Order: sequence, then structure tokens, then C-alpha cells
Amino acid sequence: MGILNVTPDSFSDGGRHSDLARAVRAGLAMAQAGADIIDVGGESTRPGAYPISPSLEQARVIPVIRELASAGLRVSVDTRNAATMRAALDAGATVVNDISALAHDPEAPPLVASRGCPVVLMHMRGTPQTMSSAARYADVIAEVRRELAERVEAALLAGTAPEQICLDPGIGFAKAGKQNEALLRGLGTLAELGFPLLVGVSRKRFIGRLTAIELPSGRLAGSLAAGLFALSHGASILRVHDVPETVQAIRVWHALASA
Ligand code: PT1
Repeated sequence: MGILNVTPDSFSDGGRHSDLARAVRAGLAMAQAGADIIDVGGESTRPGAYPISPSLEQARVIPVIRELASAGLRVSVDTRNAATMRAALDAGATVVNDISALAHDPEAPPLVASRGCPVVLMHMRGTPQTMSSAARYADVIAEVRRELAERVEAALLAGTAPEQICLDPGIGFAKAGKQNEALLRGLGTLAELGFPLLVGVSRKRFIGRLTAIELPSGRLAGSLAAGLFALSHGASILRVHDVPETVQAIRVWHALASA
């Protein structure tokens, strides 16, 4: 899954994709380089980020989604808002990626169920604004597993088919450095829930903490190491900025690991 941030304040690409033509070109390039899904988001959700209105979010993402979908790409929409999910699905997106696991907007669970689309349920506590103070766990793996299972129940209750559900531990969302590392080590325990796992480690702060690399754009090598670690511990999908490099790393790892 290639990350396409259509935000002026994106945490690592500084809004370079902020206009339509550039965003579309970036999405096409990631698909060309081997991304199976292009994840289009208009609201930054990194720690401390401010929320934006669903209408501004839609103004950013819908034109990009329409173009990429009409070019034949598989597009996911990274949003917590049901109105944005609906508009994105109408514009050709086929996957919903919700960092709140359908908890933010009460209209989201019935919408996703009625569309019958795949949905990524990511673990977080609080909101991007407040989540840092919610990073308190006695047993991070057990608690994330239990809280994800609750979100699975909510999705199933609303009518989503189990085959459409993908889970995500939410690396960097209401987790401190070591808790992120523990979760990656414990992915196998989350996989026991019986759903495919998506993991986003790309350029995140815990890699900076492990390596003393301040700038997110300098964290490619660490991101590749963490991504391959996640795959070897049960992840099926990696959400990444650096598609060509990740595809190369996965090809080599896969050839060695599957022999
Ligand atoms: C993610 C994810 C996402 N991450 C899914 N969607 C972001 N499914 C946005 C940091 O610690 O992992 N999975 N959508 C980006 N959010 C963050 C969070 C970016 C933490 C950076 C950090 O640096």
C-alpha cells in the first residue's frame, strides 16, 4: 500500500503532493513501482495533528481518487468520516482505511457494511490530538488485541462480512517507543484473531528513536528493516512512502523466506 498524502502539512512529504496533477502523478508512479493499493488521505493524523472538516478533506481527496480509480488503480481512502468514505467510494475507491476503526463516526459502520467493501480497522486510543497521553498499557499486546476484537464485533454487528476485515496495530498511535516495538514482536498474537494484518511503520518516530535520525525522510533503511520484520511476523500488507525500495526489499526477502 503506497501512501498518498494530499495535505499541505503532511508529516514527511511537506505537501509536495498538494496539487491534483502532482498527486495523481505520484499515485500512478507508486502503482507502476508495484504498490497494489494507493491510500489517499487528506487529514494528517500524526501525533498532535489538528483535525480538519470533512468538506475540506473531501475537496482534497475526491478529485485525486476519481483520477486514480479511472486509471484502473485500486484506491483506499484514509478517513474517519463517513461522508468522506461515501464520496470516496462513489468516486471509485474500493477500500476504507479508518484509523479510528469505525469508532469516530456513528454513520461509518452501517455505511461500510452496506457498501460491502474491505475495511482496515486500526487500533488507536483517543484522537491524534490526545492519543499520546493514552499510551498506558499493562500488557500492550493483550490490550490492543482485546480492543481490536471489540472493533471487529462492532463492524460485524453492523453487517460487515468477516472476509472484508483487515486489522492494524496502529504503530505510533497512542503508543510509546517500546510499546511499538513490543507490538511488532507480538504481531503473531494479533494474527490469531483470524484477520489479515496491515502495518504502517514507514518513517515513524519509533524508528527515529531507535536510530537518532531526526528527519522522517532519513528513515528509509529503518523503515525497510521494520517492514520486513513485520512481514516475517505475520503482516500481509505494508503501508509505505517508499514503494520502489520496499518492493525491492520484499522481493528479496520473499525469495529467501519462501524457498
Ligand atoms: C497506519 C497509519 C494510517 N498511519 C493505517 N493508516 C498514518 N491503517 C496514517 C510517528 O510516530 O499506521 N495504519 N494512516 C500516519 N500516522 C502517523 C502516526 C504518522 C505516528 C507518524 C507517526 O511518527
